[in-house]
Amino acid sequence: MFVDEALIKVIAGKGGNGCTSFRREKYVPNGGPDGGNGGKGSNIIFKVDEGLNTLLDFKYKKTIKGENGKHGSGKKQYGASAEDLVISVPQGTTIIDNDTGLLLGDLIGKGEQLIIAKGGRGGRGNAAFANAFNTAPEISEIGEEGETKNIKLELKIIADVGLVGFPSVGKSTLLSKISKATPKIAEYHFTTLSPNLGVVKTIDSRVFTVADLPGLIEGASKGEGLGDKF
Ligand SMILES: Nc1nc2c(ncn2[C@@H]2O[C@H](COP(=O)(O)OP(=O)(O)OP(=O)(O)O)[C@@H](O)[C@H]2O)c(=O)[nH]1
Ligand SMILES: [Mg+2]
Repeated sequence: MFVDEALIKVIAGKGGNGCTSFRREKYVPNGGPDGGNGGKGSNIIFKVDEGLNTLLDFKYKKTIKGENGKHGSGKKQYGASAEDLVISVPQGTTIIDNDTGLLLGDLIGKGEQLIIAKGGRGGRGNAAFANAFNTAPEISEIGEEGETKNIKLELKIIADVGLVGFPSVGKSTLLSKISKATPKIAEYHFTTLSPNLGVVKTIDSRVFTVADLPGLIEGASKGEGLGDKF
């Protein structure tokens, strides 16, 4: 079993600010408070997409940031909440909080989804603070920050076939010919330092995965060469 890994930072959207405002109308000298609430920032949601089978997309996308909620405004107008950001991951992806080491979730089921970073709440506008004792509050809240997390995605992959052999016998070359994988190939020993995976399609459209492994030498179980822990 091999583990594909990716480290990314997720930043949920900030809530919009609440508004301080008072009604202004002709012939009404002291209008009441009418500042609306800010909208909610977007949640960052991870969702299983059965069409994916690697974490390759995340090797390039290092930061994922949600949209902020809109600010509230006068006339009791609420700011719009931002739409949630849904990120597709392969079935079987494990999500770990990389700062605490805690498991945030295992996305196993088809279409399963999980909120990984919560968007900030919108701040309340001054209309929300009015009561019998204070009919003209001049306070409103600013929006809450969205959650920020450094996470590690892990995907366990089981290969159907493993290529085992002495160094430089052509294991990586074979994988590069039968699949679309592009492992490093060179004349010197121990070119391959960690397993490479390739997906092979047969003429009759069957599919299997092949793992190209580092070279093994005598004593590998005792740590000779690159050992055999991979
Ligand atoms: N003559 C010949 N050379 C080959 C053949 N297959 C691979 N080679 C060459 O042998 C060298 C080693 O090939 P690799 O595919 O890197 O071998 P490997 O088994 O993956 O080696 P390590 O990763 O170091 O264990 C390269 O220079 C290849 O071009 C072959 O069938 N015939
Ligand atoms: Mg190799």
